[in-house]
Amino acid sequence: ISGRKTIIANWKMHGNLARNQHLVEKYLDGLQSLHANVVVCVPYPYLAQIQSFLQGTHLAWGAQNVAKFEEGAYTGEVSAEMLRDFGAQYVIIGHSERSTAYCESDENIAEKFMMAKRHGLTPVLCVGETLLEREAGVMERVVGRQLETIVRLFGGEAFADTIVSYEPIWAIGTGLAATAEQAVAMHQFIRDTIAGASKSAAASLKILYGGSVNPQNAIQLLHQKEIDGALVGRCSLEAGQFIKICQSVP
Ligand code: G2H
Repeated sequence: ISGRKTIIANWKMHGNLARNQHLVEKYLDGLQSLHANVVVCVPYPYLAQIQSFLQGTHLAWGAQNVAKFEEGAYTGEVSAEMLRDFGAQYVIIGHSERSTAYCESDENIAEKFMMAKRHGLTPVLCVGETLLEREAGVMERVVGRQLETIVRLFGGEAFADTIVSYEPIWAIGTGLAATAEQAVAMHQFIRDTIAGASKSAAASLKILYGGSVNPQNAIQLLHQKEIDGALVGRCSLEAGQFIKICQSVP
C-alpha cells in the first residue's frame, strides 16, 4: 500500500451492465491525474466487467465480502481465490450492513479478514459504533472490541498493510457524517490500539473514514493527516460527486 490516500467506491447492491459501463467510463475520464489510489468495490457478478474496463488503468477493484473458507460445499459463498481470479485486489470485510442483516460475528469477520490476507487481497475492515453506543460514550470500547478480536485470534501483525475503515453506523447512508474532530479522535484511537499489539503493523495500516462522505465534507475530512482516505457509498454512484471527492485529496 503506498503512502497516498485511498478512496474506495462501495457500490453496495447497485448497478447493471449498462449503468456500470457508463459510470466507470466517467470515472476514467474524470480521474486522470490524481494524488489518490482509487478502488471500486462492485457486486460479485460485475467483477469480470469491471476487470475488463479497469485492467491496465490506474484504478483498482475489489468485492464487498468474501467467504471465510478456502473452498468446498458452501452454497452461495465466494472464495478469496475466486476474487483473485478476477483481478480483485481489495475486499470490504464486516460492513455493518452485512454484520447487522446477516448476523456476522466479530470472529467470522476476523476469519474473513485473514482469509483475504492469505490470498494477497487487501482487506478493508469496517468498524464503528451505533448512535446509542456513541451517546452512552462507549464507542471506543465497541471499536476496540472489533479490532481486538483479530489481534486475539491472529496477532497484531495481522494488521500489517491492511485497511481499517471507521464507519459510525449512525453516519451510514443517513446524510449525517461524523465531524472531522470525531473522526480524527477515533482514527487516533484505532492506530493506538493496533500499535499496542504491533507498532510496525500500526505504522503500515491505513485508516479510512466512511459514512455519508460527499464532495462538501470530503474536503475537510481528507485534509486531516489522521484520515488516510474514504469509503464512499451513495456518492460513488454519481460520477461527478465521486470525482469531486477524489479530487479533494490534497
Ligand atoms: C458507508 C458508506 C460506504 P454511504 O456504508 O461504505 O456508505 O456513503 O452511503 O454512507
